[in-house]
Amino acid sequence: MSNEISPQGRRDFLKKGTLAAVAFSAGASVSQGQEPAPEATGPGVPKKPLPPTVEHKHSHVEAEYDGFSRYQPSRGHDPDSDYYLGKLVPGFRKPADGPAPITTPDLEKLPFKMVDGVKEFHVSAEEVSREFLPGYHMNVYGYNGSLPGPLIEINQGDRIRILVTNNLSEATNFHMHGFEMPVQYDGAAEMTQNPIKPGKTFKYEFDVHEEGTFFYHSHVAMQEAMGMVGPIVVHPSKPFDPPVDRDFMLVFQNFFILPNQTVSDSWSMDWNWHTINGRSGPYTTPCVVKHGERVRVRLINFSPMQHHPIHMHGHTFWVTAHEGARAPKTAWIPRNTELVAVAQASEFEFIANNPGDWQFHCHMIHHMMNHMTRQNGPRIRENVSVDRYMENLDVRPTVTVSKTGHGTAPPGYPQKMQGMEMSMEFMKKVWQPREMKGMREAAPMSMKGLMTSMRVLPDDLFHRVMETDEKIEKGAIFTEIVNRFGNPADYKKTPPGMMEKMMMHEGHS
Ligand SMILES: [Cu+2]
Repeated sequence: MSNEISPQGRRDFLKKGTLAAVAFSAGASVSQGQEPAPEATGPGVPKKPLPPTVEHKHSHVEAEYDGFSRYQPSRGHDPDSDYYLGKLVPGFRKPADGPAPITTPDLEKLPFKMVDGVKEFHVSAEEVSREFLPGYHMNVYGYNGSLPGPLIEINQGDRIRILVTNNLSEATNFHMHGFEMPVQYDGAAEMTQNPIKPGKTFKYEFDVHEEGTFFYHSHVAMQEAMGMVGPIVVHPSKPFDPPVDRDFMLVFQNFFILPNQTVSDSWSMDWNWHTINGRSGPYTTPCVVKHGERVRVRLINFSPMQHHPIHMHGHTFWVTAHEGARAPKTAWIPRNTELVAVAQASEFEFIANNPGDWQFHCHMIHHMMNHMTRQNGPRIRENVSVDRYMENLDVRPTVTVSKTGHGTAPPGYPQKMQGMEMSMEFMKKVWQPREMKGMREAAPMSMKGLMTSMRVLPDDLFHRVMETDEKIEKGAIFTEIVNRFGNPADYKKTPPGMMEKMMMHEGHS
């Protein structure tokens, strides 16, 4: 820290933060103890008092570092400071507790057994039925009944043994992407080994000297396009500094599955179904964190051929690693959107200092939707025969062409992507995860394809959502956050009955 306040003096100041902030906003000079508070000037100064529910009760870390507050949107004073944008602001987790376990929304972790001092994993390459959206069961390839395959979580320095059994009806290969291993375990098809025939098992065993975000996948191209991948995290033997409180792993994938089909065209150059950890928005389970925590997110792009600019709302994050290795701190860069190319991984970290339900998504517009446009409008494109279209009009879905006034869109344009076939059962399943509790009733309407959310909740709201079985009304948590941190005068809840209306009209709003 670059100022002269002792840690104790700072803590005292911060404990009285609410009072101090009120005094400041009233124009009074803020002074706790003998030293003037340098925080009283500069961009990091709280603009409004924190609500009483924000209580800093962690004595081993600060609430504010050189103008950067872990509880309010702020930048800090100096871009060259260690604390600018929260760069090295630690989480609440004590370093002695080791790395935070990985959270993989909608994915399992692969269990292991210790056998003669080796971590032994059993992997099954197999056909998988994965429910991308409620009611949309797709036939894909994956591992251990899952797409993507389950997370393998290990430590730097481990010796691992992975027994891969091929339960597909065709030969496969198994490659662990990014590992510096003895070459006969590389799984690079015939270049390094014979394919694993159906029903056969192959053993991979080596010492892991690396750390970071990796993945395993089939090295048969068409099988990769069918989804065969799974994430691997290797925790560093010396925990990364600063410690994070949460560590999320998200795998992004694309498929081409036509309406009324369940099998992806692995030869396609076009992609119309998009999944995060095997689910499409709004069926993607939100990431939920506590206000003030330091959070890491690991992104893996295992799409066949499309890159994903991943954007998180409401926060600025530091990109701290790519696949390959953690970057030195001098190479970290602040971003709002991180482009993750095919077969790349990225990690970013941020201090969750802005409470709310924040969209977190790929920004490619075709990846922010699935195939679910209704056949609305003429949809005549280049090189399409108009005569043939006219002949077939009576067997096509009918279009209402009346334009009745202000706000009425011409039929078919724009295609608002609100034609998701929603039903009561669909919505019930979307709302099933506890992570969804208390979000705005209409929130699922805005989450499609490669979209999920990052929920930043004050301790008491986090407790209600994640640790109790309290029945929480839709919108209640969000409204509470607006009341505490936002401007309730400019906020309106989802209009009553709106969702029912959407369901009845299936998107013809
Ligand atoms: Cu994308």
